Amino acid sequence: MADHQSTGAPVELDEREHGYSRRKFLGSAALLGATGVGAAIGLAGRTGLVEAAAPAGGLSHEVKPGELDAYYGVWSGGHSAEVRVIGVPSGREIKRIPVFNPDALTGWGLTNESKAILGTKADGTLKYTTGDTHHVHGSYKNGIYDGRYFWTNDKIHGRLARIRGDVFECDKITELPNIQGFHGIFPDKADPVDPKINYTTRVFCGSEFHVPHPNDGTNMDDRSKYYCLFTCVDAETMKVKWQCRVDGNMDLVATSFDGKLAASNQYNTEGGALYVEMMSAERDSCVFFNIARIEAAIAAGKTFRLDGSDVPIVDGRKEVNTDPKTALTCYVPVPKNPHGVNASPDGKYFICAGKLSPTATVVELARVLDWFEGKVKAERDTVVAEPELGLGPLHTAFDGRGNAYTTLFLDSQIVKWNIEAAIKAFAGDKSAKPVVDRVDVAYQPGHLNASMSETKAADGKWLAVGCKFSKDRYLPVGPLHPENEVLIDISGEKMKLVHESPVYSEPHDFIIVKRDLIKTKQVSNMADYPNATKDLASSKIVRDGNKVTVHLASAAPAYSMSEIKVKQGDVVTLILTNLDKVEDLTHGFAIPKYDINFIVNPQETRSVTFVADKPGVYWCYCTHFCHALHLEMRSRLMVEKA
Ligand code: RUQ
Ligand code: CUA
Ligand code: CA
Repeated sequence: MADHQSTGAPVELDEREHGYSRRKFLGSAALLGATGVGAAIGLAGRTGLVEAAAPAGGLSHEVKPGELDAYYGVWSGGHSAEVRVIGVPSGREIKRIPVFNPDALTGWGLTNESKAILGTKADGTLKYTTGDTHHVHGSYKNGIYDGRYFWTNDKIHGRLARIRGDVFECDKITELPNIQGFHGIFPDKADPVDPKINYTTRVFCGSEFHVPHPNDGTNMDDRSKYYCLFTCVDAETMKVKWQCRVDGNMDLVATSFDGKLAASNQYNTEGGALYVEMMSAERDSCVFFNIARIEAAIAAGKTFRLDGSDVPIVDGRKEVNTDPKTALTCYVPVPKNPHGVNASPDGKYFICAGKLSPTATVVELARVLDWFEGKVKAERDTVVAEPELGLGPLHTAFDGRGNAYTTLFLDSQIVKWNIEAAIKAFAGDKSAKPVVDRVDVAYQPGHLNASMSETKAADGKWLAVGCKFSKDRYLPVGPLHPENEVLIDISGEKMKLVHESPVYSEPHDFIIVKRDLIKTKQVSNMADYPNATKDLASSKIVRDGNKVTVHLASAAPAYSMSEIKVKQGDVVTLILTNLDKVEDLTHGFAIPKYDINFIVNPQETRSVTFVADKPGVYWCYCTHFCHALHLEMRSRLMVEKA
């Protein structure tokens, strides 16, 4: 084991980069009676990556103090509107990434930079303050995660957010036009036409709720004019590229490894507004999108547009796609109110869970492509298996050894089943038994995912299960219960439930990514911030009429100005650069009564704008524990009476 207590190396780094000795400084701080603070200052105590050793005969979920998890778990936060990073297998929560939720710790939704990402109204306030993240997926290269980006959806307002994999911060948010109930999301894994593009360039988004087109209050009663649109967003620019109108609605989304197909399960092909209507048909469908054909139709201008948006739309409804050889879409019948569609890591199948049917439907992608060539007659002939699994099947994960794991919501179980055995049984082989194993979980599992599951490198080690109810599993804390995340060792023939942990409501979905695929930047680059206050000497206050710009810097344990003098009524933009280069040396900046609080990580610049409407002295102080003299790190905002 490496020595995790050593801070020797980071101190040297600090001396090298700063040209002064923090070790000496700490010495005097200790003399001032601040002993013990040194550890809390956390002078970048980064040591070697130590992974928990696996004992013989199964996997250990124990990650001892000082050891690091083998996987990054990237979890959605539901209507907390955030995304979380959870270590797997330990279950330790490492970070909360504010996405659609204004956040008091980081100042997300308060700094000018984050407001520009979130979007504001004409008066400068946030356009939305709520969100609902359900699904998180990462960018791919060669069929596995490449660590560049993660995406998550906002079901409430129909927004797609991107998180940078190098800093685990949200950098772009796009609102999708003409849709409601944006639910399923999946990045593509390759280009359908150009084999050189073997990485993610598009993100596909399904919409769950039918809305009138246009949705302007003129046509609310005629439900035959309500539609759902499948949306394609450019992974780099985050601009909406195109949309495709479908029959029925969409729920989850999956993409093929060759980039040719995307699909979405549809539970409301009835177009119902009431649940009894939505469950009236025995079969709904899984709609497949022929990406190359859709993009060719867009390029050929076979499109229309809806009021208030320039996004080109193609018509993917059945009535205009009757010839498979030119069809943009293929609707495969699937029983009944299916939920979830997942791509097997061998690239061959999509699996749609039945929800109201005890089955999962296995669709063979080669046959779907053949259907588009007119070589397979009926859409239903693309189905190669439909095993009975249990009650309430929702989502499926994979171990890379030919087995699938499906959550049974009503049975509170995980069922492990073999895909090839299910295909044999469907073909009439009575000796084929698809179900391999079952394990009870507490309670009502929704999503599950296995380590590297929907990638070519599915490693069949860990299966995490998000249980929607925890009931009696934890100390009672009043009416709101946490959710229960369950960890299962799937390395052997039998599943082994090894661990449970409570999580703050209400994660839906997650991915589990091998840690060596993620390369983070622990200290930012000042050059990325054009408005940076480059050094202490550039710190200044610039006035232009009643517009005042404060160029401020921080270097532990002080801000570059101890007094910031402005006049009542001034519109103040305060730009703060953290000059400290030491990893983990984050400063905060709070202004009492002005409702301002944000952080600046090492070498970052953040700004806020406010009207100095309250005269008096306001002690601006550092909110983020940074130094032995953290409490002393203050400055006075002095607002002169008008
Ligand atoms: S859904 S419990 Cu929002 Cu992902 Cu299936
Ligand atoms: Cu700077 Cu606390
Ligand atoms: Ca239905």
